[in-house]
Amino acid sequence: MKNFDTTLYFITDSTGFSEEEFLCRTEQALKGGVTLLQLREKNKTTREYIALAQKVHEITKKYNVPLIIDDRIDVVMAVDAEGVHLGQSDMPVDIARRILGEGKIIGATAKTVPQALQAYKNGADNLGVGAIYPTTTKVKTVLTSVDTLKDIVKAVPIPVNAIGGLNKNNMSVLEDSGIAGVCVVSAIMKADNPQKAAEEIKQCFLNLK
Ligand code: TZP
Ligand code: MG
Repeated sequence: MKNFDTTLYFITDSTGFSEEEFLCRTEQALKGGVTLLQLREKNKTTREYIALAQKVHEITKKYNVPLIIDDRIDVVMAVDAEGVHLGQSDMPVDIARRILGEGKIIGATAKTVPQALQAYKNGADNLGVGAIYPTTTKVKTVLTSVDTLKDIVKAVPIPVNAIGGLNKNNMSVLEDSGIAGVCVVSAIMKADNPQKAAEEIKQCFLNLK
């Protein structure tokens, strides 16, 4: 199994921020203890996505945090990011693995036990499961129950992160779920103080374990 830490998995969202503000918030989040960072862009051209990924990668490297790119293995290869995250409508995990090789982290979204088993069998290194709560972040998703989350954790030997509407005040439902970490977007991205938000969310999660 690859050596990476999914305790506090932060997914960025640049919507509504200047690039300077976005990069500053991203760095603050890393200072606050983010352990894995995913760049998630839905409205950028390929060239814009690569340019931003290069800048974000320079920052994540300073903190020794792997950079994961949402959806786009071409962007992973272009900037030599550490991995990719693939949803159920994205490139199948086994094909991405064939293209990227064993060295890259491949994460996958799973909302059911069969999806989780399939992703694991196809070579996924980690799973994101949710949405646990309704989310204000732009995403096509449906809710996943905590019971299903627990069943997925039991079904696969790879790290599972809960995602969707999570913040420092509503994580107690995840107690005893066996997840490796939490995954958040807005609770850090839109916080008044992203560094403090990251510190608090991480501490809340660690207190649950
Ligand atoms: N997948 C399921 S929910 C979600 C994604 C990408 C968004 C989570 O965002 P937030 O702001 O942490 O609810
Ligand atoms: Mg996707």
